[in-house]
Amino acid sequence: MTAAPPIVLTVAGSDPSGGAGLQADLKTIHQHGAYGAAVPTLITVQDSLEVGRVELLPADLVRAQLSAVLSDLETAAAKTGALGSPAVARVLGSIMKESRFGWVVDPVWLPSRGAPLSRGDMVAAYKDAVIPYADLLTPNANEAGLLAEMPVRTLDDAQKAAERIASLGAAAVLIKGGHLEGADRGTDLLLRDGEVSVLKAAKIVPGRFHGTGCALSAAIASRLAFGEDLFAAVDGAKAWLAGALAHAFAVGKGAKPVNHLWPLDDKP
Ligand code: PXL
Repeated sequence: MTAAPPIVLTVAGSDPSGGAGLQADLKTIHQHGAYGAAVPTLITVQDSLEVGRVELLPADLVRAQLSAVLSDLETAAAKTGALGSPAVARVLGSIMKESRFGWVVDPVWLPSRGAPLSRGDMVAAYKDAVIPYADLLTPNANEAGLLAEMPVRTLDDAQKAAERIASLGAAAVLIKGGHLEGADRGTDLLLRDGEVSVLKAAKIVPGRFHGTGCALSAAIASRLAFGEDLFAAVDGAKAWLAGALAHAFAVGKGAKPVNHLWPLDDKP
């Protein structure tokens, strides 16, 4: 008999080009050997160059999908990506509050290129309704700055912002450094249980990529579903991502997506 893999749920927007959002999450979850379940929150029209139209799904439709999946599937871990509206964020928060598995929350409001992925005051909605129930929040420096109400330019800023975000109720915070002053690309700051770790990428890969944050948060959620502790899950996900970026390939005329097919145990 085949042992059932753990179930990982993603709650995110659709990217029909397959580089980011729900599609990227499902591929990442599958690559990690877990079973992916997926609740779409919004539909984008996009190619590898930019996000065009964005249609938000009604909050009651997102709620019905979440109820259907979670009342039936024994979910081991979940991640969230673009939610689209404060109403969807509040629906999600009410479900997170009742659930017994871990949630990795990637706060996504803007794509790196094209139309916004949300309307309304998402910062307030995340603070009130989502962050208090997040096991790990994974903002980039810009998103962390909006949540912590301070500019995040250096690693010291990132530490202060992570502490402020943790005080909103997130159990752990991973601030993705990206281009922080005085730190290499791919250097992230993790705050958990009051302890700060600075994590460096196994390899610095220059270039612009599509769907990096989606793949990272989905990889962390998958590793948590297999029982890794938070630090090991973040560290392992970063190592896989370094290889997946180093071996990215173009699928169209725009930014290369993460190579979701990259093996878990190869060196970048
Ligand atoms: O990478 C952020 C992101 C998340 N979710 C969706 C997206 C994007 C960026 O384009 O389209 C649906």
